[in-house]
Amino acid sequence: MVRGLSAQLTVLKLGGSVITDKEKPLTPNLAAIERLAKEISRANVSPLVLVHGGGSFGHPVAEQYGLSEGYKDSSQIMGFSITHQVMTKLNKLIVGSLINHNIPAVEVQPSSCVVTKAGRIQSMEDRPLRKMFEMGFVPVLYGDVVFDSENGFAILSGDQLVSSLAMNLDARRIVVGVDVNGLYTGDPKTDSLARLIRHITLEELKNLEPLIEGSKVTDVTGGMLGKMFELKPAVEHGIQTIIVNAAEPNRVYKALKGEKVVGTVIER
Ligand code: IP8
Repeated sequence: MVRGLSAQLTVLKLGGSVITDKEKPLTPNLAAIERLAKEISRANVSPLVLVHGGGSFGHPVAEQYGLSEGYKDSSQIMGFSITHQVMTKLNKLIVGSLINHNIPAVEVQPSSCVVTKAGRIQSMEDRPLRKMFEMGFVPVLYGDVVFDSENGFAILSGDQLVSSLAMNLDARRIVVGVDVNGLYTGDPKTDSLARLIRHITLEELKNLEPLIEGSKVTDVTGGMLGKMFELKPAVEHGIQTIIVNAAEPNRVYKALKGEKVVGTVIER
């Protein structure tokens, strides 16, 4: 529970594959952003924190400069700046759309408040966030390049942020919006026999892991497998986690409201 608040926090992740066109560099999916802002506004859940992914903004640039292995040479310095800059551009579109729908959204830059150690969050200044919740703001964070105490810099995925925020702020629910209906027994985009899993425990997830596909397009933080790896600690912590298709109208709305919805519920 966030101190001073009577309700528990909801953490919403909007996948980069939904809010951007992952096949076309630096191309937002403005229609999806607009629809999702409307759904979030209609759901009227508070307190709420939003985290979005990089999609065709952060990932191709981070890959071009080889940022995922940390600092190797000075040619990457500009790459860090550009990756961060494109992420802020995407973030502005999301925040702008939320504000247009009357949500008091505020950008929070991970690169300015998180330090990682070998890619894992080592410290995060969360006092501004706590104050924002207390005052009714909706902070909007994103996967970002951040400074790393061992490797100079690192790529911090939105999923690692989601899990860490949810645990530190004792969230009630995590809603993860992706571009498929949830977790499948294979890759639903290429395998017609892949079956949607409506409910899974951590124990069952362990057996399924060899079947879960990594993402096919450029995703420097590991696609669906990476997502599961990051979400597990939050689920272990007892936080209800649901993966839904954010590309389908009303799924995010229903998940935020705690209504029955097509998706995958992951539980301890
Ligand atoms: O899309 C990665 O965030 P994600 C962000 O949540 C960058 O994995 C900078 C590639």
